[in-house]
Amino acid sequence: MKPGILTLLATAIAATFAVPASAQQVTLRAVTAFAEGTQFSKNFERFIEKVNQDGKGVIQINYIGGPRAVPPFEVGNAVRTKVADMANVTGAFYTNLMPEADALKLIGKPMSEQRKDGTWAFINELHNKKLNSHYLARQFHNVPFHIYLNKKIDKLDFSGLKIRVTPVYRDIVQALGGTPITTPPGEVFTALERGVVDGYGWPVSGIFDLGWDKVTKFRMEPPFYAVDVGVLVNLDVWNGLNDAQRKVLNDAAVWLEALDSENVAANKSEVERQTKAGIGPIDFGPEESKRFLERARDIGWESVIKRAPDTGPKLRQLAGN
Ligand code: 173
Repeated sequence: MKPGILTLLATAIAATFAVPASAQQVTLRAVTAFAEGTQFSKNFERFIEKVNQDGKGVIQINYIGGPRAVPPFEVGNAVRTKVADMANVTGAFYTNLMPEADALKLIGKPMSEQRKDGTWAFINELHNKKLNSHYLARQFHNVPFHIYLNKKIDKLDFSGLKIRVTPVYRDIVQALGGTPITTPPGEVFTALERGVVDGYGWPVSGIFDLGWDKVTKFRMEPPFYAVDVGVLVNLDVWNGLNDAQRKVLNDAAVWLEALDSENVAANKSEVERQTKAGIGPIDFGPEESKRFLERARDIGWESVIKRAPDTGPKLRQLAGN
């Protein structure tokens, strides 16, 4: 066990005794799977600020932090087992516990729709059952992924290339003949610097946060899939909250999801910033791009349905693609 987890456990035990059952105000301990202050933690941190402002005397969040506290691929399990009460984490990091989490990247509808048409409800049910958690919010539905490369390719073929992946990109990288190597975000820089990998999967935004622009040459077009970063609450913790406490969290969740409107401009400015940093596009044109997108989508669903044959088809139907 890493020291970070020990510290967190100690905090967890202390918190359990510090908050009597009758307390009016409850304090939740929150972790994030992404480095603190970076692209995919930022809005969660704004969410925490809002809850701590609006929830005075009702509910507060104690932000434990990022990967130094819990390794990214263990964050799902940490919220399942109540080592953390709340987590900011992408589905790709807990597909071992919930294979359906891999489908979230294939569901790019705005959350306002997903909450009305039953999509959120079904995804929440899966999180209840498989991850002992409540699916409080989903962020970044309108932020796509790319494959970034350090070797120029002239056709859609990754033969001979080692590409850093998570479950988001594993199947498509393999289908294109590449060798997938799974690492958490914290190991991407070193893997690139040492030439252990020739490229990596990552969203359109965030590559500057950890200095990857210094070790990146190309961004492959087109953008594909949809980022999902969820806010999960341990289900026992959620069920133990009163109506007022849940209202603070629900209101802040809707507010958090609405921040996604900022991504349209942010995605564009990230591409411009990459161009300025000398990171150029590799683009095979509209027809190849269309074929790639269809292939990525079909391979994605095939993989979900193979690993979750009972629930995968319903997810695809809800996704409508
Ligand atoms: O590449 C990754 O680590 C990954 O899967 C991911 C998912 C959502 C946001 C950022 C990265």
